[in-house]
Amino acid sequence: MAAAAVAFAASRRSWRRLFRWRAPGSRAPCGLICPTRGLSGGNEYDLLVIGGGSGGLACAKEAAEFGKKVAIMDFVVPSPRGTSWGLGGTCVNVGCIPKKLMHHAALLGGALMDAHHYGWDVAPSAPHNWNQMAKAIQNHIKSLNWGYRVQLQERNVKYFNIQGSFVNDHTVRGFTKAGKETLVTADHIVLATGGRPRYPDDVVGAMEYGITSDDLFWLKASPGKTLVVGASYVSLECAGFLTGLGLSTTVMMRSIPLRGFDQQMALLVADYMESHGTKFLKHCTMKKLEKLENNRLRVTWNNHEAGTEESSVFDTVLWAIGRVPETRRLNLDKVGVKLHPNSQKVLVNASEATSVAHIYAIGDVAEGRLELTPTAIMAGKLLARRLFGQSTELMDYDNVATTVFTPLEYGCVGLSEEEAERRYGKDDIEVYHAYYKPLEFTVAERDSTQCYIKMVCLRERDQRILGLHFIGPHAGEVIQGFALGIKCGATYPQMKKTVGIHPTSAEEVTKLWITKRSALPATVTGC
Ligand code: FAD
Ligand code: NA7
Repeated sequence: MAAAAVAFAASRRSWRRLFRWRAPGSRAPCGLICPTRGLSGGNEYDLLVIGGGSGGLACAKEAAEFGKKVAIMDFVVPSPRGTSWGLGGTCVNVGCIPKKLMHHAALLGGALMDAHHYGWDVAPSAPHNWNQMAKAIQNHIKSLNWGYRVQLQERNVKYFNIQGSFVNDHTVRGFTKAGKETLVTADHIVLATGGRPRYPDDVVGAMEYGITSDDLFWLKASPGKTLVVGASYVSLECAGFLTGLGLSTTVMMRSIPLRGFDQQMALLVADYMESHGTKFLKHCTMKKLEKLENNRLRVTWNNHEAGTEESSVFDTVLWAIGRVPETRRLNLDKVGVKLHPNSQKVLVNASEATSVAHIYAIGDVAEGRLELTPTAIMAGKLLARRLFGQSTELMDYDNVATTVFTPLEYGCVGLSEEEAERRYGKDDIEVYHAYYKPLEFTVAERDSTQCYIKMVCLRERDQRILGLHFIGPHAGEVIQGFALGIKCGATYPQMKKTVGIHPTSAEEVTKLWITKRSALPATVTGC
């Protein structure tokens, strides 16, 4: 420990010697950019954000609005397959945006099937061109990458396309792609480095032959017959749109679908997928992944239910088994930023502060936070306002609405039925529910077996709504508005007084009257 302290002090002295007598921002003979100091003799920047994704960009831009001197570092380490992308982070490049657009592409295929029922003379099974779709989506993403650079420039936020790691608690060192070293000093530092997809470490050939969501959206050619491993929302969403685009798609699931979500809803989502073409290998775990001479992949797995070893051949194996936080390359132990021992995410308090006073963490890299773009953005903005705008407002992570963009979408806000039971007890909650048929499904003769709504309320007093769950078309659009009501403490009687918009699926929420407790059939019909 003492030796480390001496070495650290010596390295600080040698850094100082290295930069003595040089103008701020000038280059030392060694090629390093000299760390520049503010007029006060302090650090060059008021704020340095490491990570130019949803949270980092929002925080940096907001801080700049207060006239602060702000820098942001963003660097994308290529995936093991070599896929890389521009400024904007996961959501824009390899997450929400391409995912939603591919989901939409798949829904259009479904609309083609409906169209002839409505009199359109179109072939219901028109072929899909992956390359054309991917190119259009990728071009859109590139325009967003460019837009972020312009926004940073407009706000005088200095952008460094370098991978940051700590030298000391106010100094971050980065290397450009060409290996050039740069030092940046700042009073406050925000970690917003997100995460990357996980590969299993116990499957032979997993990283060599498998891909992840980091690669899928940038493929130039169709992935073909695909095995998607994992059963959370990234997995089911990808499997859903691949099926919808006409590809043979299989989900390998070791336990339950959509862990963490309301399980009744999760099973309905998976049931719909299964009855609309996605194959499921349940209670299975992969053992081996091999490349065949014809470039296809032989997958061997254990079927734990049947007690057998099975195998099949696929064109693509997509790992969607969770994400690893980007904390490994930051040198955080050097500055004393504490991580959660299991998740390796940064430990933060309610004001996003880490164990080091002036270092903060937001978004996916922070322990216990929802891994969602809007929460990262809002947390980043609020943090900047607290740091520089005299605000005291904390991020409220309760009642955040979200949607799983599976073929039949699932939107929710608030507590699952299981969580409500755990917190309040089964006897103290009332669950209103209904199976319904979206009007547009009728003429198209679509199956609506899994279109279902559930509202979880407190049973006594004002019957406050604890959670709302909706499966059906445009679930995200439906849930967003109700989320405001629930955030404001809406009650079941208030919902009953809300006049619906007819004819919509959302109006079914306002009409819910059958309780689970009553055991009455929950299917609603007609107007
Ligand atoms: P990120 O957006 O991941 O940004 C972190 C950035 O930091 C990256 O650019 C990274 O390269 C960079 N970086 C890392 N380390 C360093 C370093 N040392 N130096 C410099 N730069 C570094 N959320 C939703 O709300 N809705 C959705 O529909 C949705 N769909 C998703 C679909 C998929 C397939 C995935 C994977 C995620 C999805 N998400 C969705 C989640 C959402 O993308 C993330 O929650 C969000 O991007 C997190 O933002 P962030 O700022 O924490 O990190
Ligand atoms: P999640 O939410 O961490 O879920 C991981 C899924 O992968 C889950 O179904 C796991 O099953 C499964 N899993 C995990 N490890 C394995 C192995 N080794 N083999 C098979 N299956 C496995 O990950 P996502 O990628 O869907 O989402 C992560 C976040 O990214 C999400 O919150 C978004 O905001 C963006 P389990 O339930 O543990 O049995």
